[in-house]
This record gives sequence, structure tokens and C-alpha cells, in this order.
Amino acid sequence: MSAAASPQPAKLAVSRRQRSTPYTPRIEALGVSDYSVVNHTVLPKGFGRSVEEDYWHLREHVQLWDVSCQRQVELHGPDAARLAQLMTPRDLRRAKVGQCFYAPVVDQAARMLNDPIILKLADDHFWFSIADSDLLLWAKGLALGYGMNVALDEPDVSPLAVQGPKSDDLMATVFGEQVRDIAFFNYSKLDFQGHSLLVARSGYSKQGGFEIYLDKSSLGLSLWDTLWDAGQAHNVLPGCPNLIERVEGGLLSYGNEMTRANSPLECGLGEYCSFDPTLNYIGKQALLKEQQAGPQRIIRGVLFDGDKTPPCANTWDLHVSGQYAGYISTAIWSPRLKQNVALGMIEQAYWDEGQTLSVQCADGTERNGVVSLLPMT
Ligand code: THG
Repeated sequence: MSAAASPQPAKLAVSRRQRSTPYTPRIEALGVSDYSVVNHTVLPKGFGRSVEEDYWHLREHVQLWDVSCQRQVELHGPDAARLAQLMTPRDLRRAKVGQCFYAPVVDQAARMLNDPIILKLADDHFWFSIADSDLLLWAKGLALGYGMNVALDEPDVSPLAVQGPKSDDLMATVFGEQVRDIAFFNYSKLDFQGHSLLVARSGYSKQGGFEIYLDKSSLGLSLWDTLWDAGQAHNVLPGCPNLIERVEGGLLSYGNEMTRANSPLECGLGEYCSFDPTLNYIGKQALLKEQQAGPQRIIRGVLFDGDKTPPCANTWDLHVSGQYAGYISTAIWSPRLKQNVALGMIEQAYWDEGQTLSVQCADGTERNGVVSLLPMT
């Protein structure tokens, strides 16, 4: 169909199922141009600027991101810690209140169900800050099956991310100088208009920053406005997870880089898997077996040549001498590396750094690529 035949790009109909967020009125006033839907919640994807402009701005200044779609699966009660540990290969036994943990969640075959950030709120209280899958249902099934005494819910929590090198300065204006002392993947409870908010040093970029876990939707607009006003001195812009930055940084997206077909070892998340004989979790036997044999494939970076790549909306196969070598799942032009960058799942025979391969693009072109370790610097 010619471009002239499609009068207007289709718009997303937002309903109770495709939930808006406490920040949506400001996001729309600031000119959001695209949405994705993650965890049944809208995720802004752009504000009319190019991904490249947003990339440079994120690396130099500070952005506010409506990441309310990072929903919390809440585990609360006497069996909360036991259930949390059953759900992940990451050893949580020495976890302290105030800490966050990036953690794979796997099924009995050690296949990925999600890759949340786990927050320990109290000895009997956890949040799983989830990627895009309905993890609450898995947790509810487990609790029922194991006869556990634990309350499971998705609370009214809507994270707002402040990302970029000027995040500390912006956040210190609003929450006080103590934000500077929050360590990476730790959180503090800080006052905002008489309400205590959980503020973590984390976020879906490698540029530094914070995530504010707003647990009172009615404060959303004043939280946004306060950060926005304070941000004027720091060149703040509304933003969203940036595809170029995340691919270069090797930050994975569940449903894109990996699915229920993959194990955490294939995802390069082995460092978050414990094989301690005294630790028990769902999928441990399968994961141990895979670890002993070694994974068959792994997520790596791929750099490839040619003009700016068209978007890779599904997967593109990789070939070496005509043989299947894996696939890439996300690709974009890096204006800094002046090459196309991609994340892909590469078969063992071809996963060494420097391996050359060809990328079978959806437009029918073949590009020359090379395997890179992550992050791509
Ligand atoms: N923040 C919160 N929840 C989330 C995400 C987030 N849920 C969904 C999704 N993002 C989960 N995925 C990731 C992937 C990578 C990281 C965080 C969440 C991340 N990784 C660090 C890195 O690769 O440098 C390492 C973390 C560590 O060493 O523990 O930050 O962004 N709330």
C-alpha cells in the first residue's frame, strides 16, 4: 500500500485494559508521539524527536521517564521470603532491607518467565518490579500449590525514572542532598509533600539515575511537576528507555532478546544464578544440568555495516558460510559507534568476540557483521 493511501497512522485506544498512568496527562501535554503497551500499561516511546537526539540528550543531561509499566508483584506475609526464593535462581538469603536485585525468574525447566528487579521491603515483604509478562499469575499458582501463607497483589505503584548524568543534581533539589548517598541498587525512603516515597538508584539505562516508586497515584501530577520545574535548570526533557543506549549497554528486554524458550545462562545472566548446594529454587536441577553441559547459545552484541538499519521488528537470522548461526532481536544505528548495533542470540560455535557473520535483514539485504561482547563501548 502506498503512503498516500494511509491517511493517519493508527492510534492506540486506551481503555481500562491498556492502562494509562498517573503521569499520562503530563506525557500527553508534552507531546508523546508513540506508545508501546507493557504489562497492560502504556509506555511512552517518543516525543517527536529522533531516537538519536534523545540518545545524545540522555548521555548529557537528564530525562523523566514514565515507566509505570514496570508493575510490582507484591509478596507479603509469613511465606513471602520462601516464595521469593523459590521463584529465582538468585541467592536472596543474605538480602537486606533497602537492597534491589536484578534477578531471573524461571520455570521448572529453567526457562525465563521474567527478569525483574526484586526489592526487599521487609523480611516478609518483597516487590518484584517486572518486565513484560504476567508474573502475578505464576506467583499465585505457586502459592496455591504449595499451600503458602502469603498475600499476592499488584499494588498502586507507578515508577518514575530520572535518568542521565544530571540526575543527582535534579533529585537533590527535590529530595535533599541525601539522595547522593544512595548506593547503586539500594533505595531510601524520602519525604515528598508529607508522604514517604521509595527512591532507588537504578533504571533502564547505563547513564545513572533513580527510580521513584510512587505508591499514591493522586500524587503523580505534583511529583511530575516538581521534578519538571526543578529540572529546568538542568535541561530536563521527557524521555523513555532509549533503544540505542540500551542496545549498546546490553540491557535486555524480555519478549525481545529472550522469551520462555531461553534459559538465564543463554541470556548471559549466569552471574545472577546460584548453584550453592544448600539453596533450593524452582528449575534448579534443569539449570544445573545446563550449566554442567554449557549453554548452547548466548546473548551477545553484533555490530554490522551498511546504511542505517531499518527497524528489526521480529528476528533476523545470522549466517556464517551459509550456516545458521543465531539471530538478532533488536537493531539500530549507533551515531556514536557509526555502525549498526544489535543484540542477538548466537549459537556456541559462532559466539566468540570478533566472529564475522552475515545479517539477513528483512528488506532482503545481507550485511556484514561481527560478534561483540556486551556492553558495546
Ligand atoms: N527498573 C525497574 N523494573 C524493571 C526494569 C527497570 N523491570 C523490568 C526491566 N527493567 C527489567 N530488566 C532490567 C534489565 C537490566 C537492569 C535492570 C532491569 C540493570 N542491569 C544492570 C546492568 O546491566 O548494568 C546490572 C544490575 C546489577 O548488577 O544488579 O540495571 O529498569 N524498577
